[in-house]
Amino acid sequence: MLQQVNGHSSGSDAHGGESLREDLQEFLSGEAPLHQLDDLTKVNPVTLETVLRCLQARYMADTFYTSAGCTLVALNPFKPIPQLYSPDLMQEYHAAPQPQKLKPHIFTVGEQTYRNVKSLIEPVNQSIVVSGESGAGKTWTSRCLMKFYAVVAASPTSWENHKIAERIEQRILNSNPVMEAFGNACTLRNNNSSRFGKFIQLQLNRAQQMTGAAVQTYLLEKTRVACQASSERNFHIFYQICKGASADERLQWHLPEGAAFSWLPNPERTLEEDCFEVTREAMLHLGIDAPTQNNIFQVRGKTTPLTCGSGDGQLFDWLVSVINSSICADPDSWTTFIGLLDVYGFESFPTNSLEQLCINYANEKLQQHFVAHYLRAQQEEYTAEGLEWSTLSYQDNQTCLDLIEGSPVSICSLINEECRLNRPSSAAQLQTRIESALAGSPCLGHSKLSREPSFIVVHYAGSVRYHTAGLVEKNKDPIPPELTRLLQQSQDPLLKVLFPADPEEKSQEEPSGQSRAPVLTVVSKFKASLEQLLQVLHSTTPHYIRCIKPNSQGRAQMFHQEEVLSQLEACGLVETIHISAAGFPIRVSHRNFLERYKLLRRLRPGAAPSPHGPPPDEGRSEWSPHSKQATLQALLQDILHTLPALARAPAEATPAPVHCGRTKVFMTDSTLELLERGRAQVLEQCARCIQGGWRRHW
Ligand code: AD9
Ligand code: MG
Repeated sequence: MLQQVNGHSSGSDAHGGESLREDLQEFLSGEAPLHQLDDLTKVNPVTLETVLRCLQARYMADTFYTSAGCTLVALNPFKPIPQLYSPDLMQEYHAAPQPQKLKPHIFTVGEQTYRNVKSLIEPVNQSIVVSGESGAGKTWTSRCLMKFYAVVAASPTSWENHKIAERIEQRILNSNPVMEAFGNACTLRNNNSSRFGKFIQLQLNRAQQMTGAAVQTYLLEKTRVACQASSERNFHIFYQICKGASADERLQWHLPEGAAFSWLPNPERTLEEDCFEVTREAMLHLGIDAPTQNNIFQVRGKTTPLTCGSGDGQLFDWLVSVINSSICADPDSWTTFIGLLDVYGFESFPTNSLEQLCINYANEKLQQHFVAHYLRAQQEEYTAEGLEWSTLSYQDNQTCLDLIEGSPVSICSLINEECRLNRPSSAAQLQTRIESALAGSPCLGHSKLSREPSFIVVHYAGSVRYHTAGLVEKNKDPIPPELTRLLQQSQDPLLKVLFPADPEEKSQEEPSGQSRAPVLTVVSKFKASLEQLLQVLHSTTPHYIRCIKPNSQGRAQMFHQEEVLSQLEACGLVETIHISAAGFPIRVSHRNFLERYKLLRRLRPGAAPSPHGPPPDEGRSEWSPHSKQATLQALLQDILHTLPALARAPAEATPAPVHCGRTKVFMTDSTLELLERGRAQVLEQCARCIQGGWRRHW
């Protein structure tokens, strides 16, 4: 039975702080130089230091993808590499008998996922969760995967019965520029930053051809329409319209030539995303005809009440529904799906508000899902190696999730309650309510040092201070009733769709103005959509791609260790490294283990010639696997007896931290340290003997 380990392995620091000796590194990793290690789990031992060094070596060698067990780590190259995403390479991965034997790539994940879904015995829906911080390459990766499926899962015929005879794959790809025009913006961290989360289900028929797709979006950052941080911009579409509209269109859309708009900051910054024609073309392919487009741009272009964030949200949601009706397959024309999740990464800014709370809440949920999946993968490896499994305890983020969303009281419930009661409440009062009601939670930090009312949540990726000012108002997401009424009276066909008259509205109003219907707050809507997403993810086999930004300047061939380290922390890879350390992070082949440590039997107290005969000679090929295993076990027992002496601890106090699997020996960091100490002792003794011999000789 494996021992139960609590928290992080005590020996994990043994190799974390200082560089591993080269011979030990070589022994643990085989002969391969660091940059040739395709899988971070082969970096031995798996510590932050070795993982960082491996990623850096690979990045500098222009190798951008590395496996990490069930995860693929994708480093942003920050330079175009067309050959890395060519259709030929897609076909190569698609045609490979074992794509996982090729170099790690997003196409390996893509193909593996596609094969899983194809399984004739038990087709299972698949999902690929792409995460990482802003600018790390999530959207780029998701787009490349969509292109991959458009090639390998292409449908043989076009949809002739549809109003536009456009291949469905092309139409699905066209949803990207449209959604990016309306939902992406230039920020300090990324010129093309997605200001919404996206889950797209690629729908496949029995022949594994893509017959359609469905898009779900999350939490568009609507406030950007009205205000942007300095040096940032509004959504791309506004700049596209201003730069790309014809003179007639400008007149029609009330955009005088040369006019400057305070809500369109930094118009002089021209980006490749500012291409109006691409957006229009893509909309046309999606079935959004010219008059409808005109209608949209008119609503967008006129400086009208739609400049308020809520109207923008309404338009975005409507566009997504139009896109869905254009690309979604009939329910009976698809059987399985591959889901792609391009979700915002963990965020911590100098000032954090409701948006960051929701985003970080989503990341906690996804991290919990990821860790559960990772543990399953670890368990599978132990089982395959014939090791019995016992509970591995690790840093579970359930406590943090309880604080955010738990019942009966949580941060979400308290913020929602303020909205429901609709009472005047200051930011300081909200802070006090949260801190007193949730004082018992270990994940609620102390906010004493802040001048502004706030509370601190200790997330798995770090502590974040959330400011309470404006939180309740944002959570209500109100459109002033006067504005709604005005928009409902509009004769504009698009506004009529976006703001339909609500006949029931009046009857729900109390004389006091308080609504009887439950308040649908931002938090409650987000929580519901997150739960739905998690349900979908749970019903699939998940795959993970962690995008990493090697530097914040967006420069090729530049690797900033500290920045990468904080991202490894934020995307949960550090957590998995710790989980790995809590189990048996050192895995060494039988052969290597024997070669390095057979000399340790000399250290056994009262060591006599072993009853099991001489140390096994790996060169003796006549050994059966069974006798090899038995000899190895015997040798291990011998070596295990030396460990207490090495640790200067009584024999019974030392657990059995070495396990012999079918092909590998498993051990903890601290065991490795002990074995190395013992080996050094024996070598020193040998050296003394040799020296003694020499002295006698002279
Ligand atoms: V945000 O959270 O939406 O702000 P993303 O989506 O993680 O962010 P994005 O995919 O937009 O980042 O990538 C940022 C930029 O990095 C892209 O515009 C490209 O210029 C660059 N990039 C990302 N991945 C690659 C790549 N594989 N090859 C070349 C890349 N350039
Ligand atoms: Mg993005």
